[in-house]
Amino acid sequence: MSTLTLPRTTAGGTAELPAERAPLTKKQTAADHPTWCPGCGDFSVLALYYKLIEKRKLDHEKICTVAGIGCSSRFPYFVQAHGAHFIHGRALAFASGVSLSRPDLHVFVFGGDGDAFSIGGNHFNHTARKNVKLTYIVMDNFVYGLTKKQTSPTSPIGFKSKTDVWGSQDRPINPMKQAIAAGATFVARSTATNIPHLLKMMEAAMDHDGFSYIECLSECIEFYPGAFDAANPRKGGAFPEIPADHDVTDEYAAYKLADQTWPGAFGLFYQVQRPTKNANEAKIIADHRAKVEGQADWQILKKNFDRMK
Ligand SMILES: Cc1ncc(C[n+]2csc(CCOP(=O)(O)OP(=O)(O)O)c2C)c(N)n1
Ligand code: SF4
Ligand SMILES: [Mg+2]
Repeated sequence: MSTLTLPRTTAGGTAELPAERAPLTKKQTAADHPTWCPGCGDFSVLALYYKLIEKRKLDHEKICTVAGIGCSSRFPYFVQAHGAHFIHGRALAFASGVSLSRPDLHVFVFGGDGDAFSIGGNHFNHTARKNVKLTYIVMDNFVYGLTKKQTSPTSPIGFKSKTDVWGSQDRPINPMKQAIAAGATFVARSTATNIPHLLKMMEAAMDHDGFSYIECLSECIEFYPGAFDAANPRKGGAFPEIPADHDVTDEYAAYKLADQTWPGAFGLFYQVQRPTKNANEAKIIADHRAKVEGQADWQILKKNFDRMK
């Protein structure tokens, strides 16, 4: 996140009072140059984030990009907008606060499998069940990339790493099952190599009123090359999309899809509407405000403090 380039070019209006703001171009959205290894899957996801911002005419000041720590978590540096590169595994906690206090923003959270399911595993479950309105995209590369090849919660059995030199012995988690079971209201799966598909999922996730989760396979070319060839038709693999007649509101059908053998299915597994934490909290605040009509915020706060004495 370097200097913010505001205001954007005007479309037909005067410089002082633009009639309409033109969509941000990639040039206006991009900040620092990514320092990822050439060929890293995360480049595609970032390019699609820029594309999404342009296509959906999102304004600089109306988005917030949050991440934890990891190669994939470097996103906030690359976007000219509000954002925070937060503590490892704590991105969702920070993002929840932003989402609840600034309902006018689109909050996007990016991270890796270690950040999401290892140190951040608890936050993943609880943000999902609370149905906080935000979009969470996990770039799952089945390894800790930034710290140079340790076993992650999604590394397959037998994966040799610095922490499992003889090969991982532990059963990996299934992020799709975990998201569904935890109570996420939008659960989709894609890959960084299928550009139109991933963009479609990102748009649908952004439009969802609630916690939207995308599991995005994104290859770590340095420490786990070829991990997702089986899901890439250009590498001899297959990209099996979810059948059109799949009922996205059927939790058990979604769970069954998540249980398919590798490389599994791709698309929208599950989507339901449930009250968001944002809506529930807004109601509590509105109800309370109605009872103390005419009082300033500081007076309400003081009254609460006085009661605690
Ligand atoms: C509290 C804390 N523990 C450990 C670390 C070291 N650390 C940084 S990133 C990372 C894992 C990164 O893996 P992942 O989230 O999968 O991201 P990737 O680099 O693969 O994109 C670890 C263990 C840290 N920065 N902070
Ligand atoms: S180490 Fe892996 S995840 Fe990190 S930038 Fe390089 S290829 Fe990408
Ligand atoms: Mg990783």
